Amino acid sequence: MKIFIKNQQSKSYFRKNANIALNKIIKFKTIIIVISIVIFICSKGYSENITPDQYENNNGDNSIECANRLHIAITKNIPHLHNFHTRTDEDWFVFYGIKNIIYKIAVIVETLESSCNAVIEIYDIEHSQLVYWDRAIEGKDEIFFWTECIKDDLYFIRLTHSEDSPFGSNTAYDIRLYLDVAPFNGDIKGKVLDIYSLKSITYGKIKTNEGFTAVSMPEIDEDYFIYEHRTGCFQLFAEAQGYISWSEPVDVLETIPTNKDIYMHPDFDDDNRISLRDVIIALKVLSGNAIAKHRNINGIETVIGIMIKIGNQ
Ligand SMILES: [Ca+2]
Ligand SMILES: [Ca+2]
Ligand SMILES: [Ca+2]
Ligand SMILES: [Ca+2]
Repeated sequence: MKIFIKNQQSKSYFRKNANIALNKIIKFKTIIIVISIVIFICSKGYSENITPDQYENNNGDNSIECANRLHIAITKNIPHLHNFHTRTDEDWFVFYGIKNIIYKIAVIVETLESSCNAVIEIYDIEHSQLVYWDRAIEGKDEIFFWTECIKDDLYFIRLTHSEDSPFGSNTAYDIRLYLDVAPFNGDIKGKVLDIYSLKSITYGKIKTNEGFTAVSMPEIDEDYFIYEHRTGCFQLFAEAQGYISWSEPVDVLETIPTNKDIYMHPDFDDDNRISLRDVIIALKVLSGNAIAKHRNINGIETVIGIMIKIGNQ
């Protein structure tokens, strides 16, 4: 009997010690987990309350395909305010680059204590990367002079945040794109429209013979805006996929922006002229016997308009 009681006592003692040891292990593990989370949060700069910048609405600006919110003005004087609200945030922009012109891309941090650490990339129309630039450290402006624009075309800027720096709060920045020359006083602006449907044309490439450019995007007031141009008489050019190239002279004034609307003729076979082939293609598409290559066959009015144009040639 004595032996039995002793065994029971030693078992109970063992259980008690085991429970104490188990509780200590659990507490130790909990402390380790909490410390790990704190270290993770501190190292990653996690922030709960960061508000995404205004360009993140709807489908956002996180890919090269987000066509409607990418346009960036080529001027030092119009700020584009953004931030990196998540680690995976990407902010994309498009501009019309001209061969041999030097462009300055400046990502300017908003505060002295900024955590912003931008990485600048440039892509061509085929989505090939041309530039990767990450020289400035956290909290400093990232500035890149692009001296290697080798042809007149659309180019895309991708901005991301360096993995080495905290994202989220305090990553506000202002991107500016401008020519590396002293600005002039003239501005040119206007609509870029399909001559038949009067719909605005997206991604039209607008330039002057001085090498100043804009990309057309349907906006509230204007489709395109060329800033800080020399004053005087110049030639204005427009190109857009599915349209005949357009050109007219324009007088650029110093006092007020010059308004110049651009009306473009559809070109369905991409030969940059209007012919019966365009009529045939349009009729085939409208009758359901062909798939439109471009989205600018808006109805029989387009076909009639093209035929009248051919008749007047
Ligand atoms: Ca953003
Ligand atoms: Ca974004
Ligand atoms: Ca950087
Ligand atoms: Ca044609």
